[in-house]
Amino acid sequence: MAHPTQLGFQDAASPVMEELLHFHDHALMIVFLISTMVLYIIVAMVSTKLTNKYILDSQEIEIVWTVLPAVILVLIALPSLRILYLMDEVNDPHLTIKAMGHQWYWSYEYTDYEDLGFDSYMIPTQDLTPGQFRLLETDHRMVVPMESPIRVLVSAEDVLHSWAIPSLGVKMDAVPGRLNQTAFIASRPGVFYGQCSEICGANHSFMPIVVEAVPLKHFESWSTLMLEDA
Ligand SMILES: [Cu+2]
Repeated sequence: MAHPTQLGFQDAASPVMEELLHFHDHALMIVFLISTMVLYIIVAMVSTKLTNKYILDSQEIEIVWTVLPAVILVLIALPSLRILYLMDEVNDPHLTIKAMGHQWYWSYEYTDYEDLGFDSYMIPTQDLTPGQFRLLETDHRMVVPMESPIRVLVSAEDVLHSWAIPSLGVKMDAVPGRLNQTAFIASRPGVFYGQCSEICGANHSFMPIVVEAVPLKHFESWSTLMLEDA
């Protein structure tokens, strides 16, 4: 959960998000170095008379300022590709959940169970209880076991939506007529909030996503409870 005036990312709750945070910091350090150097050069050029009538060209420095940026780009591209392929992999998921986007709510189906599915609507502001987050809380949370690989199949019933949880490092487009796949591991118990991330209509801002990661035992009792209710 982000706190007010927070500037950075939310804390990582999955291994993939940790990788993304590391990569972000890595790229940002390179940006800092380049910006500092450019700023220094600008200041040097406007404040001094850096002219030398004997220097007409210099092959050496031109090789340096051509090759060095290329090396820097490779140093960003390689770790980026590594995470890209890491995120693409779905390794032997223990549980599969189908998330369907609707105008304007999400519905979840636990396809490993005979009849476990529900709709997840935002709780209107006037119905919130103290401690609940406005525009983020839902009436039914997507409950998952922690420390287990979860596969989410994402699609939409009507228009484009996007299923996203920042702290888990997941964002997947929900496209009508198409089944997208993503995976995550919640590395700690907790409640993780997200929002639909595709402008999908009038109530786009009011279809939040809540994932509750619990120990496996609690997940089992939750699923039995849900099956009994149905
Ligand atoms: Cu939407």
